[in-house]
This record gives sequence, C-alpha cells and structure tokens, in this order.
Amino acid sequence: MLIEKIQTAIERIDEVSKSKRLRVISHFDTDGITSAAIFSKALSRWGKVFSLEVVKGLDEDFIKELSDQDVLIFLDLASGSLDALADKKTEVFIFDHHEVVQEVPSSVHLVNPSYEGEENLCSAAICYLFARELSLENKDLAKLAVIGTVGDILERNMGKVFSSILEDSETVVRKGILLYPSTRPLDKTLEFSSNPYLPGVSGSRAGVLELLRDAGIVNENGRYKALYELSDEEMSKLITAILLKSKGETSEDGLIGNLFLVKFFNKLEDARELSALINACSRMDYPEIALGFCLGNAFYREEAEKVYINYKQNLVAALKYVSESEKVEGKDYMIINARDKIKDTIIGTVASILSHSPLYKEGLVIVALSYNEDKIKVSARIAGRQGRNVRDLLHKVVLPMGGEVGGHPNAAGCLISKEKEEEFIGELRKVLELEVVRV
Ligand SMILES: [Mn+2]
Repeated sequence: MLIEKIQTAIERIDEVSKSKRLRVISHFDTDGITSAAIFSKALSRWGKVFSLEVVKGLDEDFIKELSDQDVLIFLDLASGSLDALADKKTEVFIFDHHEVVQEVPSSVHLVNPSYEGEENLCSAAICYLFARELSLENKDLAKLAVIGTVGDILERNMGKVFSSILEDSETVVRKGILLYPSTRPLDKTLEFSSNPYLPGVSGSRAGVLELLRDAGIVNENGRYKALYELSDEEMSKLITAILLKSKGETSEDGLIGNLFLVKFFNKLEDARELSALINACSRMDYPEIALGFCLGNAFYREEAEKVYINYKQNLVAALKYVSESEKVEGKDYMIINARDKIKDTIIGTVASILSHSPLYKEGLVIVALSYNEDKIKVSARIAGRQGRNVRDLLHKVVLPMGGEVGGHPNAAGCLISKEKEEEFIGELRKVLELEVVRV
C-alpha cells in the first residue's frame, strides 16, 4: 500500500538523517517543481537539513557521481533508473509515478502508486501525502499538489485520493471550457489562447468579438466576465459557438472538463495558468524562480511573471515558425524539423499545443525535432485524445540506432545524435507508413 510505503519512508528518513545529509533531486517540469516545493517545505518544518537540486533528467553518469555520503531522495524521477541505482552504497528514496520496469533494489524505498497498482497520482500529490502524513500543518501545501496534477494532465481521473487533495486545498472545481486563465476577462483569454488554439479566434480581436456576440455574452460596464464567472447557460452557449466555429473539427469531449481554481497569493487563480507559469520559468532555465514562486515568495512572483511573458513570446514565435515552415506530411502524420529555430526545452510544448489544436484531425501523429547541442530532441504527440502509441513508434525507430525513449503512449520523446538526423526521419517515415497499413 502506498500509504504504508510513505510511513516507512518517514521512519527511515528520520533515522538516516541523523547521520547523513539529505540530498533531494527533482525533475524540472511543473510536477517536479511543485513536488520539490512541497517536499522541501515539509522537510524544513520537520527540522531536517537538506540540499535541493532540479534536473532535466537522469543519466547513468550523473547517478554514478552522486556521493554515497548522502541519502538520495528523488522526486518525479528515477523509477526508470533502478538498475543504475542498485550500485549505490547509500539509502535511496523515490517518490515518483513513472512506470517501473526494472527490479527494485533492496536499498531503494520506492513510493510509486503505479508500482502498487493504486490510483494514478502525480509526484506532487505523492509528496503531498508524505507531507500530510508528517503533519496536518502541511495541509496548506495541497494546492501545489493540485497544480502539479494539472501540470501532468492527470486531473481527468478524479479518484478518491485526488478528491481528498482537492478538499484539503479548498479548490473550487467548476465544469467548463478548458481555456485558461479562466479567471481573466473572457475576451483576453480567448484572444491569447494558444492551447487550445482556436482557428479564427486565437490571435484575432475581431474573431473574439464575433464569437462572444454569437454566444450572446455581453460586455458589462466595459468588462467581460471571466470564464469561471459565467452562468451555466452562458457557458453552454459559448461551447456551442466555439464548436460551430471550428466546423466539427473539435470534439466537445476534448474541449470540456473541470476548471480548478486555487487561492494563490491571496487571489483566486486558475491552476492551469499557474502550472503554465511554473513550467515556463523552468523551461527558460529559471527553476529557482519557479520554486520561489511556489513557496509564495513575493520577489520571485514578480520575476516569474516577467519570465512567463518572455516565454509566451518565444512560444508564439515558435508556432509562427511551424505554420510557415515546410513539413514532412503523410496520410496520418506530420514531421516538423525545426533544427535550431525552436529551443529544445519548448519543442515538446509546441508539439503538445499542435496536438490540442482543432486544426489537426484526431489521431494524427505529430513529431517535432529540435537541436540540443550535438543531439536532437524529438517529441511525438497524438492529435486529439486517441490514436497510435507514439512511445512504441519512437521505440521502434530509435532502438536500432541507440537511444532511449521516455514518456507515455500519447506523448513521448527521445534524444538522438545529430548525425542520425536524416536516417531518423527516413526510418520514422517508414514505420509511420507501415503502421497505417496495419491499422
Ligand atoms: Mn510527473
């Protein structure tokens, strides 16, 4: 049971921290950053001394160099590195939700709901359960777990545990259109929405005003209501108007879900927006700003807002590049080779935005490539919510070339060497065409 694993981890950490330093290592995405914020806050309240670092990923060399003098604690990482960790002569704690395929070494305390066959939780939620088990004082950290969950797009499966975290965090849950921020005037939210991208509306003031007119939503005293303030009737009219405008290319199912509103810096904020901001800071190489923001630091909040604006400009430029550049297109796939035109840390986000865009039909495989020094970062996504398993697809192409694929069936990525650029694209096309025949 997950909760028993957490209790054991608490006892062991308490014991080993008497003689060794705790070294916490977390992942750099929203889930990893919120995990780090929850965990470090809980450790300080517990009176523990520790160090914290945020990394993009783990490789064998990095693991090899970790000192055995420290107790190692991994957040949102390491479930896939168990073999490499087996050689460490120190106790290791892993709070993670990624798939476990290797044997768990006896020195490793694995706290992972997927391993236990329990409710699928993000790492921030697991860290929150750890924090809550330590002290009820840590209930104020529950909102970070909600943000982490949204960051990993795990909010759709609302199981018992996640529901209890929503309760602890006093999150306001409201059914509606998955546009964010749902807390700002609707005209602005629609105009600047890139995820989902609404053709004829995103980026077009005139398109926005026409849509709002069609939906019968009026400007009151010079201001449009925010999405979360709409009445049920207004919400359903807006949904209809958007669906009509997208000419059947977007499904109601993908457009509608739960909005999560959390109190942050004493204001009601959209958890998706906070997640996007945290993610942006980290991807622009400022994980410490993201972390400071999560911990409620006013200085970092200002910094984070600045980085977020800069990030959005980067993203808009990247999307513009994609729309204008030449793509390799097949019946059910599209390959975008951005080379050095798009930053490797945002290529995955670009691919995700495209995959959520109603411009592309359900099931289309989108693969985007971007240079990362002497390597190429590859991100693969499925448009819509159903289609082929892109992790398996990449695996098939990359395995003979050397390289590791990470991710999920509908969102995966890998690193390949730059010399393999042509070979990779050629092989990928072959596999994609083959799969089409079989389907
Ligand atoms: Mn995660």
